[in-house]
Amino acid sequence: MELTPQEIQLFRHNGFIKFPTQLSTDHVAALKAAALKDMAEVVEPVARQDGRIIRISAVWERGGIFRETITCDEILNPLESLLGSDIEFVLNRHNHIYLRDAGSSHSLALHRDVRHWSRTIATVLIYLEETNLENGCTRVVPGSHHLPAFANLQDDALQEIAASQAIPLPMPAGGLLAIDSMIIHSAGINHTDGTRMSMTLGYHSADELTWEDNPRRVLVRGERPYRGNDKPTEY
Ligand SMILES: O=C(O)CCC(=O)C(=O)O
Repeated sequence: MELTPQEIQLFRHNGFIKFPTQLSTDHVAALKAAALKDMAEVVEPVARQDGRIIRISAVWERGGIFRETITCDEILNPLESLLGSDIEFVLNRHNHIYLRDAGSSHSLALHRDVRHWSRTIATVLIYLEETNLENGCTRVVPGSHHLPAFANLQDDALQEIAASQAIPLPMPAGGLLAIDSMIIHSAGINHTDGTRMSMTLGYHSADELTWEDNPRRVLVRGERPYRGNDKPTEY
């Protein structure tokens, strides 16, 4: 399903859009089971906090249901409305699944995923469990991807402004949220006894000026047409 011109405009204006598509209940169950299995069997690379595994990384490299999810139509069809028909998946940003509980402190501070608007990525957050105000749904500062003043989020005054303007985005299990990774955002604190599992994936439009294949990008839709003006042309 494609996005409407209004949805595309909202993404450009606000820096985020809830995709009209969702992963099916069966898809979510299979993905969650595969992630929990890799955590139980400690399939590296994993990240720990206080001895507990809170993240599995390099999910593309794990293949199977992880790779099927990264390339599924529910994500790539609406993404094509934002990025065009030639889409690369980024291996070295995100590419992971988080299991957050009450003790988790990762990504709680408001941040940007990338440093500059000229190199931003479209990040898709996939919720494998319902997220709400209690278990720490994602928070965003709408429109903040346009603000150069927020480049240095270490500054206390800027953190305070961002925190006072952040809004929570509750999402259902299987829900898909796309953000411009320049938007200021964070995970919320999980105040429950349960977990809150989500997968984070980064995508780019294929770079028309890059000649060589970048080993840290995988083409997941379309092609990589080179359009540099040093290309031999016939008039
Ligand atoms: O899971 C979330 O709600 C946000 C994740 C996040 O901020 C990140 O991965 O950069």
